[in-house]
Parts: sequence; structure tokens; C-alpha cells
Amino acid sequence: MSIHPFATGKVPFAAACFVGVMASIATAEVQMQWAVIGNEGNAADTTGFGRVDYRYSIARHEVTNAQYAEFLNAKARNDVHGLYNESMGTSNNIVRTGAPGSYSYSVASGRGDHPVAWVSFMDSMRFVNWLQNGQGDADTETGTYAVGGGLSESRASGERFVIASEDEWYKAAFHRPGMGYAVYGCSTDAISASVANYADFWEGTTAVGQFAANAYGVFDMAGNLSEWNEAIIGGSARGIRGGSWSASEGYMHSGTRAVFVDEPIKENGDIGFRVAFVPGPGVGAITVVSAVLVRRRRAG
Ligand SMILES: [Ca+2]
Ligand SMILES: [Ca+2]
Repeated sequence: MSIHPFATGKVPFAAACFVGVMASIATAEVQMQWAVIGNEGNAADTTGFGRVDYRYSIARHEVTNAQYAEFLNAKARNDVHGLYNESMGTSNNIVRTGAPGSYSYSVASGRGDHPVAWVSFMDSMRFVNWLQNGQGDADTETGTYAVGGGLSESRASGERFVIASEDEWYKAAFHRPGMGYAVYGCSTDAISASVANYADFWEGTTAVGQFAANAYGVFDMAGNLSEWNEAIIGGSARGIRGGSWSASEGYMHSGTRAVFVDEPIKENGDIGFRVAFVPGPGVGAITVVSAVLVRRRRAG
């Protein structure tokens, strides 16, 4: 059963930042559900990945069309950074109307809970910065990442919304507390169309959370969309893991690293992202409050 991605869970940092007024297009605040990844200091997998020495949170779901459309309505009225890709429209996920300066965005019927595709690592950094800076008309170019060409950026220190590091992503996908590592991100060592969306069994993306959560309570770490991580591979690529709705079993395997993606500007119908949240230096734990904070925000 699908769990609505906006229902619960709010890391409190961004809540303190907003001061604004209503504008002509009001947007709802993007909310995330979070899984807390503990077991600090776990051993790495035989692949060398997966050890994380601090407690962090990762979104239980891939970023959805509905969440990304809120971002677009807030920050892409002109869209000078190419946050929107026309394929979001032609694939019947997010539709853009209007003219430059007054673009508006709406989610296609029934697609709000599907993960957003056609997003680059650049778009992912800007979305994360926007969360970090408090949403609304907040800046997208600084915050967690000083956005440059896509291969120079590293996360700023401190309590942050981030794109998961490869180890953070790997642990949340494959580690099973007390049981070692699984082969697939759904905490299983075998895979089928009943536990993950891959190999075109479902002929496209599925709503986030349609399949069972893994051992940490995280969904769709195997398949649906492949997901960006912070790793820089070969000097020219950002990391991507987890396989997608169209990819064969091998792409979901824990031993598979970024075999089909290259530049951080890459955008296609198989790649999305999810958000993580890390503590500040010396902080052993972070607090996730369950209260839902609903506010209205001005559009950018
Ligand atoms: Ca883009
Ligand atoms: Ca995925």
C-alpha cells in the first residue's frame, strides 16, 4: 500500500527560516517522510561501501512529481536554470503552461505520487539547496552546495539537507541491522516483480511506496528510478545507484556502480533522486519531529 509522501516527518531546521508574504501563486510546503539510519559504525560491505559512523536520516521515498512541481512553481517562473525538462510534460508527469516569467506547473492526473524523472544532479543540488534555505523563494545556488559545473561541489558542513553520499545511500539500501548486507535495496537476496519495479515489468514508474519497505523503512531503493548520489566517478560522472523501472536486475545489484550514467547534467526517464539529512559536526543524533507543519508560501 502506498504511503502518502507528505503525511508525516519534518526535520526542524528549515522550519525556522521562513519569513514571507502571500503572492499570487501560493505553494504548499514540501514535506518529507524520514527514515532514521542508526547502527553507527557498521562494517562496510565486501564491496567497500556502506559504513557510516553517524546517525542520519534519508527520505523514505524518491522525490515525487508533486514535490518537484512545488519547487518549480516556487523557483522556475523564468526557469533560467533549466529545472524543468520538456520530457516531464511529454511523458505526462508535470505540465508547464504560460510564458517565461510567468510559467506555472501542474501535476498530471494520477502522477503526483510518482517519482520525478528527467532531473539532473544539478537539479537535485538546487532542490536540496532550496530545502536547506527554507523553500518559498529561497536561493537555489548556495546553501548545502555552491552550485558550479556539477563536479566541483561538496556539501557544506553542519546540519544539512543533502543528496546522500554513496555510503549513506548504500547503507540505507543494502544494510540490514544484525543481518549483514542484502544484495538488493529491498533487503532481499533475490528479486522479482512483486518486490521491486524493474525490467519493464510495470511499464513505467510506479507510485512511490507501492512495494514493501526495506529493513530501514525506506522504499524503492531497488528500482522505480535510479538515484543520484554525491560520488564523483572517473572525474566526469556523479554516482547513481539502484536501477530503474526499465533496467535489468544487474543495475539494482549492490555491486553495480553507475554503469549507465555519465555527466551531472544527464537527464532521462530513468533517473531521479531522494533527499537525506545529516547532523552537524559532533552531533551523534538528530531529532525528527512527527508534527506536520503546514504553512503557505509565496511563489518565486
Ligand atoms: Ca534540468
Ligand atoms: Ca529507486
